[in-house]
Amino acid sequence: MQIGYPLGPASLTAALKAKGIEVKIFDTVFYRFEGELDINDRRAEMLHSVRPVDYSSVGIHDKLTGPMDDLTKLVKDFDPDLIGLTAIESVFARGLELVKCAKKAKNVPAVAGGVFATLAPDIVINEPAIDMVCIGEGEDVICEVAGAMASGRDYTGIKGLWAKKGKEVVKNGMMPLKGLDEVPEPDFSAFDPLLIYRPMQGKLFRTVPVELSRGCPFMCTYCAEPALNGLYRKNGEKGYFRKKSIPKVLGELERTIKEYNPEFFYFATETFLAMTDAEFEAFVEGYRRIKLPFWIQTRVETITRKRIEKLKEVGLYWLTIGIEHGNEEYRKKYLKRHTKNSDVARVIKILDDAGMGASLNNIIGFPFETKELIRDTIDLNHELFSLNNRLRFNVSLFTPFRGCELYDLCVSNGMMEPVPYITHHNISDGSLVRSDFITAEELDGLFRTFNLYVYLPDSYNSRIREAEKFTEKGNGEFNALNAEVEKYLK
Ligand code: B12
Repeated sequence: MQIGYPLGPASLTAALKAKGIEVKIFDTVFYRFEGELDINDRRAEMLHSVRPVDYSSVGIHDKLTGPMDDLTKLVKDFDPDLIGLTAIESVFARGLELVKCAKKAKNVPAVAGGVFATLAPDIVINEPAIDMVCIGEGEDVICEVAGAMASGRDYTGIKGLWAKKGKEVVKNGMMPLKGLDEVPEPDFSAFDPLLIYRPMQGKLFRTVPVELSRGCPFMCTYCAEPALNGLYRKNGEKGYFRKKSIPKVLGELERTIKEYNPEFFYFATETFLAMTDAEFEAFVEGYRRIKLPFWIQTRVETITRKRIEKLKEVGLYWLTIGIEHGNEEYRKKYLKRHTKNSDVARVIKILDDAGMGASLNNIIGFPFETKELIRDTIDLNHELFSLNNRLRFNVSLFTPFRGCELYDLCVSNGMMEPVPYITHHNISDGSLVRSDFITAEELDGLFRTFNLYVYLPDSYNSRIREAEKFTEKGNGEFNALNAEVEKYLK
């Protein structure tokens, strides 16, 4: 139920269709695989960071048919010449099962792409079911592969591709990057039309994602972006981070309105406000005529009173900001984030003055993190809630994805077994990092009570401490306190 149109495959679809190549998409969002949780349900029930929504109100129901049977049927009916897989690390294992299933129905070459394949191509190409790996941006790569296959040419020398040739793996250099204005506009027509609905603060909106930029200029150590920048720099580019021009974005929004009749825009851009004042003014002035509410995520450093007021005026509905850690020193040393807590507080007050809420993202369970350091994150968020009670708080357990700097730190310090790929769900199944500073149970206790500490007044603290424990009494307190939270939410 990570509902919403994904931009990667939509962009590949557009590029392929422009070359006259037919595309079908098989997407797993509406299947409920055995034992699987809907993380949005969990976030709503336990973390109060999202509001529950009634998907059936727009006709969305879990699919009752089996995904493997449906995929087999699709492959048999469509009769493809090439199979593509897009999967981030935590769903790669599932993606692989789907590729195997598709190849059983029709044995044609399979190419994997996406951020995990890009940052761990050696692992992905090692899988017998995968014949090629696309490293980096895929629009030109997949078109060249499909074109070569259609005319019976060898495709193993195409840039941006690692490809099996007999027992060898041919490793080609990267495909040169295009400016974002040159990349085809995404095509969502091959997806289930119900995927357009995305929950936002308890409502379902017909939402279309829009790219304003690709990548991110910042260096956070828990994120894949610095590695993507580094990879492209090694190949002679300035980096992966590029912006679309504002007139191009505005034109795309207008065409999207005509084609998909959206009620909401979702800027799938890491740091929306990483823009100059001139770009900002051009965006705001142009967006006035768009008149649809929108969501952004951005960093504290990029927010000013003037920018928030103007964005609100033209339709900013909600925004997400990464806080990630409450201790300035830790945040700077281990996460490479140099924000001051006083600046975070100032920005939260600006939002309050503008009558705006926001979701604040936090991570706990980082390497070398002690209980006291986690308390600092809780305390900062609690203080921010006292400044603006429209805020909502997300907390995730740190997951060392391949490619991020903290993954290397964890492995080199013996804090985790270097598994080929992570298969767990990073917000709910317990930490993968072994720690000398906090037990797994203590971390889980802080994870489940994080938002109780944040939302409830200090007078509840001794009861919340009890709720950290997974005992009968602790569980009882947890349930009782969880029911109290609603009273304090605006
Ligand atoms: C927008 C976004 C989201 C959105 C939408 C996700 C979606 N399904 O579309 C939301 C908020 C839902 C989301 C959720 C999550 N996300 Co997210 N997200 C992003 C973000 C910021 C941009 C992705 C995007 O749209 N890029 C634009 C498109 C055009 O690029 P692309 O997807 O990379 O695709 C291009 C190439 O990779 C390649 N390609 C991709 N697939 C394929 C396939 C083939 C066959 C070929 C040839 C090429 C190819 O070609 C494409 C076009 O050039 C990225 C950061 C990033 N740089 O990737 C994180 C990122 C992908 N997310 C990440 C994570 C961890 C998550 C969550 C697990 C977070 C959570 N706690 O729940 C969930 C999981 C959701 C899921 N199962 O998909 C991580 C993944 C880490 C990893 N190493 O695998 C990233 C990299 C951020 C990070 N922290 O490093 N995310």
